[in-house]
Amino acid sequence: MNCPHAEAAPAGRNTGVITIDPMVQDLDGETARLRDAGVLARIDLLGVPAWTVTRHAEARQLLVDPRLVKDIDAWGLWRSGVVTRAWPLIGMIDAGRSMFTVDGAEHRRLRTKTSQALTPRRLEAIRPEIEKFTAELLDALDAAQGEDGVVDLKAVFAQPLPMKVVGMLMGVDESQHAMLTRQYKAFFSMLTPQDERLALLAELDDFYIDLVREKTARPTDDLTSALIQAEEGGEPLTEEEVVGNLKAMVAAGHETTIGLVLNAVRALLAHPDQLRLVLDGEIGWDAVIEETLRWDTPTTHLLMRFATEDMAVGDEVIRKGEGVVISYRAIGRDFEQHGPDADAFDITRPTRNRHMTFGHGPHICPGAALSRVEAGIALPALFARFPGLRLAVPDEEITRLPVMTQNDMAAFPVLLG
Ligand code: STR
Repeated sequence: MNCPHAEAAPAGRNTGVITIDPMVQDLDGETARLRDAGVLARIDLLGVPAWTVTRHAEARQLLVDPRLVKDIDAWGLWRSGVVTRAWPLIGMIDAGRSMFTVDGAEHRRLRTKTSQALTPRRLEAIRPEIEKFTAELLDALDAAQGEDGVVDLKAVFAQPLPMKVVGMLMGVDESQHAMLTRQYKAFFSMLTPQDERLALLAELDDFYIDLVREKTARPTDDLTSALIQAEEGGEPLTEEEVVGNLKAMVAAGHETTIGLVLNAVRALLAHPDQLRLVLDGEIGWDAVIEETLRWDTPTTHLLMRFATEDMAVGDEVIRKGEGVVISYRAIGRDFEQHGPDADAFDITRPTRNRHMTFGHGPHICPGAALSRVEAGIALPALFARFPGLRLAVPDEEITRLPVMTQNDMAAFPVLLG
């Protein structure tokens, strides 16, 4: 899309604009440039300017600052018509009314049922099912090995597991999982032409509306039915709100956990000494999970919040109406938070739990506990079944998908050993 604003980066102390590469060819380099640009960096997202927060301490403050809101109508470039539905990232922001896009008291109303359904205690009840899915997928891995013994851990294991879990939670039939995986892959890929992306979002909306109507007529034991029946102090959720929450759960619930599981496997295979510590029981899987969340975040950039008034942050001023991204990958590599070796993967690091990868404040990820349970089952089961697991190609040959906001590998070919 041609955006006139691309040339109009306003002069300020920090004049350098970092262009976020839609092809994600050098994610580590880009992450370091963002972190080193200061507390706030100016970025260019396919011709659209925004600020991004790249440091832990300031992100923590901004994420509880009520002057930053999610409502797209607070965005100057949207109101003026400079940004339209033709911008490839619009689906990350203009995603319908849900707990992801609303703030304040209304946000609590939209979110309570979901967060209550996902507490560690409630999740204990579905642990056996997650273990069963994991065991089935480990068998599937065994069966999927090619003549050369190579199998794609992403396609056969890391991708279907979270989809099965979120599908079970939300009441989405198995027969739809392959369709959803395909649609979200196209949604997130910057190679998908924008008219196709808008068409698939419309198809997904139709799918979710049908599902909500079906669950309204015949409620079952799942979170979608619970959202439909929620009272929320005399103000039940509207159909649009249930649909919005459902699609946010499905999109977030499967996409991010794929990254968590694969990034952990990749990091361990690249650091065999640390893998040994875990397999010998010297250090727990929770340490692996937390350090992976910090070091190789599933979400690279979270779009977007908007300033409802001028806000001074460090040496800069975010003007009313400007957009603010949270760059979680850069935040995980913050030297002040994690020390001078923040770029190193180290499961024994004392600050490994002090990351902010699930966000902070009212919008903190409601699925955080669920993703930890999933990874906490999947990772030990995978290495117990295949202790000789190794990459089938050199690590440098693992490529990332052209996805700007998520940290997504194209494939993860392994030998089961
Ligand atoms: C994808 C498109 C859609 O229909 C609904 C949503 C809302 C939730 C979003 C999701 C989006 C994209 C991925 C997000 C998720 C919330 C958490 C997840 C941003 C826009 C993360 O990557 C953290």
